[in-house]
Amino acid sequence: MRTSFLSDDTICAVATPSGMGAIATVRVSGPQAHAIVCHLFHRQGKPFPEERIEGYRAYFGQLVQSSTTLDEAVVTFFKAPHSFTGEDAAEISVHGSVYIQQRLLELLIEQGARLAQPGEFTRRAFVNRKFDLAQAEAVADLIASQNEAAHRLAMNQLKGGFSKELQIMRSKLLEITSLMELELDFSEEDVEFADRSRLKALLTETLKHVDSLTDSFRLGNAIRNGIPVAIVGETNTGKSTLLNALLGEDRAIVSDIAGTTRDTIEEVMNLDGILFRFIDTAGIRETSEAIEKIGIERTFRKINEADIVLGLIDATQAPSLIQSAIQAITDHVDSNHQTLLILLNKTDIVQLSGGVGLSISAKTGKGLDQLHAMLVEIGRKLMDTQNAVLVTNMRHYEALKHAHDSLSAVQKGLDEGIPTDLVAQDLREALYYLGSITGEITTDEVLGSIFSRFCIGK
Ligand SMILES: Nc1nc2c(ncn2[C@@H]2O[C@H](COP(=O)(O)OP(=O)(O)OP(=O)(O)O)[C@@H](O)[C@H]2O)c(=O)[nH]1
Ligand SMILES: [Mg+2]
Repeated sequence: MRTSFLSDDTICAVATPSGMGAIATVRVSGPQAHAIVCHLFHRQGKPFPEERIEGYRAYFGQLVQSSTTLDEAVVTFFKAPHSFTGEDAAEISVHGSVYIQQRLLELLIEQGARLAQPGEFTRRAFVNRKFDLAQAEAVADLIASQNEAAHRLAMNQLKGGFSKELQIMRSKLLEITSLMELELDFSEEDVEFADRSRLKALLTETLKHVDSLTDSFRLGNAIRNGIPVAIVGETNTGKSTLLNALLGEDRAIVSDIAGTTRDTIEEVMNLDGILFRFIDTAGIRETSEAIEKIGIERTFRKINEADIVLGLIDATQAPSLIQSAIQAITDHVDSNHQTLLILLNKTDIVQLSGGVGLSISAKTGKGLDQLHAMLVEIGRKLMDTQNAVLVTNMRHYEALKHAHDSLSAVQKGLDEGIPTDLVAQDLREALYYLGSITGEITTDEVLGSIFSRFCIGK
């Protein structure tokens, strides 16, 4: 369980990006934060008296040590528990010289503060119950967000949208637990339990809820890391040429030797505000060559992971070969979850009639504007998730998967008439996994690995 406690030391760090800037902000948090800052912060030629501090007020003054003025500064004080961390805190804005930032940290450390570890401010906020773990992770996502959809997702999670969903599930599970306990109480007296149907219905409902969140991971991931677009086809159809043309740079090796691309190559690219992750793959053909075989297996995996598949066909071959190549790609695409675009390449050499796909030339750029427009349109539709709660975090995804397995075991147990006290163990596990997402249940190790990924000063 999460225990709330106040740290006994005071931490400091530069909260703005490293290097020179117009302004830099140094954060200080902990029991000595006000005393330490007041010692250095002078107004009207004297140190600012700590007892005069009013929260949420910005004060202008000078940072002075041994009668040397380091800089002018604006200081904002926050009083516990009304601060980001929940502790006494201060934010000092100075001119953004690298020297001033460094020297100010040294002075704060001389006065008794210590340098914060990555994510330590946010970790303190979590420990002081300012927000739950999923929300703390959303802070990191918000800082990392580079497009509108990713920003909206992080904001939603920060406001607690996802946490609320989890709470709903948790309370359902608790109801299931109490129904089961009721059954246990009566089992000695050999009374037939009345409300098994309610129990089963609740279980089905919760499982569905868990699954819809797990399913949303695919989209959540696309928003964060770019919509995966796999470029696939037989060898020498021009996949790498197309990747280079889309990126506008010579990223992949192009040659007329079949089997040039052995491994997958991924590059992220922003098209009209939507992030795409283009994946060039090894061309599909029968081969006895070991490394190429591995590459081709990987191609099939990448097809599965992709939201959009660009099936590249060499238009210079005989019509019957074109047909069978299209069929081979179509067979590997799941039209329920994926969009397939057939691209007939090399139409700078041959003229094709008949509309089986989009005629392009990766070499001359013909048809690529149209492809660009189609990708953006598909991307927009995929991203259209205005208020949906999506899972974007691998840790959450895995916890939900575990919760699913435990709940399935409960369901199976009930169906097979396994004694309730045995099933109850699986139910406790499901509760544990859901609780681990928001940090109701957590270990120091888990917290350490989460917060160490933050930057210093956050
Ligand atoms: N005329 C013409 N040639 C092209 C076009 N696109 C690619 N090529 C040529 O086709 C050959 C194969 O191109 P790549 O891009 O290496 O093909 P690939 O599909 O990546 O091939 P593998 O990696 O071996 O599977 C090269 O010689 C390219 O210059 C095109 O639109 N028109
Ligand atoms: Mg290639």
